[in-house]
Amino acid sequence: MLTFLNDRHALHHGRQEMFRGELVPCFEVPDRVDFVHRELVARGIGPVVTPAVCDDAWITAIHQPRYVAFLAGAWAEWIALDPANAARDALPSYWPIRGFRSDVEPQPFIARLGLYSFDAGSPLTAGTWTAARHGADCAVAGANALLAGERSAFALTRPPGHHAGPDFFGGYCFLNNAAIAAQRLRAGGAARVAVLDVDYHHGNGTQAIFYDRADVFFASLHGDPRTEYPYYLGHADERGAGAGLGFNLNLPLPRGTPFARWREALGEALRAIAAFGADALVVSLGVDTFEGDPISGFLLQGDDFLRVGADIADSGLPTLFVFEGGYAVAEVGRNAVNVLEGFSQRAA
Ligand code: OKP
Ligand code: ZN
Repeated sequence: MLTFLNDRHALHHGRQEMFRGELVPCFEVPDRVDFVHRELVARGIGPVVTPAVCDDAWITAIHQPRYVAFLAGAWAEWIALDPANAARDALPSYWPIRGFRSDVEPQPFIARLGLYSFDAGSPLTAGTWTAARHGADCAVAGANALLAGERSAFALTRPPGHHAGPDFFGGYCFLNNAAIAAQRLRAGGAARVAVLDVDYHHGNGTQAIFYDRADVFFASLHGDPRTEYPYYLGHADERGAGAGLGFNLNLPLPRGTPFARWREALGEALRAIAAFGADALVVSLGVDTFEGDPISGFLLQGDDFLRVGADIADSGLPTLFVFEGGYAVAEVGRNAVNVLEGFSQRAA
C-alpha cells in the first residue's frame, strides 16, 4: 500500500489544551505520526512518499474561503496582538452559541477565533496552518492514486480532520482531510463515494459537510455522544437532510464496547455502504478504539485491528485510509499498521 506522508506534520505541536479548568499537555502529539511511519517502514507495508502540493481549490471545495483565509493568517494575527504570544498557543474563549450571529465577522482576533471553533482543546500554533495545509496534499494525492487505479492508499498526516466542518475547527482538527479526499474522488469520476469513520469519536465535521448530499454516504461507529465527545452530534436518528436523507448512518455504541459488538456495527456500516453502491471508500482511520487509549472507552485489542482491515477489504472497494485519532502513542503504530496489513493481506 502506497503511503502519502505529511513531512511537515510536526510543525503543528500544541503545548496545552483546556481540560476541566486547567491547561493539560496535548494528547495529539507529533510522535503519533512518527510512530506510525516507523512501523510502516519496519513492516515493509509499501513505499512512503511526500505528496505534491495540491491546488487550493480542493480545500475551498469543502471549506468556506473566509474560514481558510482566517486559518492561513491566524498565527500572524496572534503574534501581532503581542509579540510575547509567540511563546503561547492560541485558544478560544468566546463562542457564538444559539441566538448569536455568525454571519458577521467581528474584528478582534479572539472573537473570530471563537467564531471558527467549537472547543478550547485545539490549540492553534505557529505551524498549524502549514501542517494542516500539507495534510490536504496527502488527502488529494491519496484520492488521485485511487483514481489512477490503485486498490488502496494511506494518507498519513496530523493534525487529524474529521471534526473540522465547513467553517470550524475543533477536536484537534482544522482541515477535513477525509472530506477533501471524498470530494476529489467525486470530481475525478467516482459517482458515489462512501466515508466510513471508525475513529472512537463521531466525525461531526464530515457529517456536517455531506449531510444534505446524496452522492457521499457517511457512516460512523463511535462512542455514544450522550456520554462521549463531541457530545452534540452523532445520534442514531441523524439520517441526513433534504436530498441527503438516508445517506448518513450513525451507529453510536456505549463506553466499554468490546470488539465482537463493535465488529457487528462495522458489518452493518459496510452492508449499508454496499447497498449505497459506492465506487470508492474513504476510511477515517482512528485507532483510539484501542482498549489502552487514554481518552476513549472501547476495548479493541492490537490483533483486532488486523480483522478490521480484512473486513474493510471484503467490501472490494478502492480504499483510501486517512489517519485520524489514536492517543496510546506506544501502540499507535502497531494498531494503525495492523489495519493496513489486514486490508492488504485480504485484498491480495
Ligand atoms: C479527536 B479525534 C481529552 C478530552 C477530549 C477532544 C477529543 C478529540 C478527539 N481531555 N478532547 O476524534 O481522535
Ligand atoms: Zn477520536
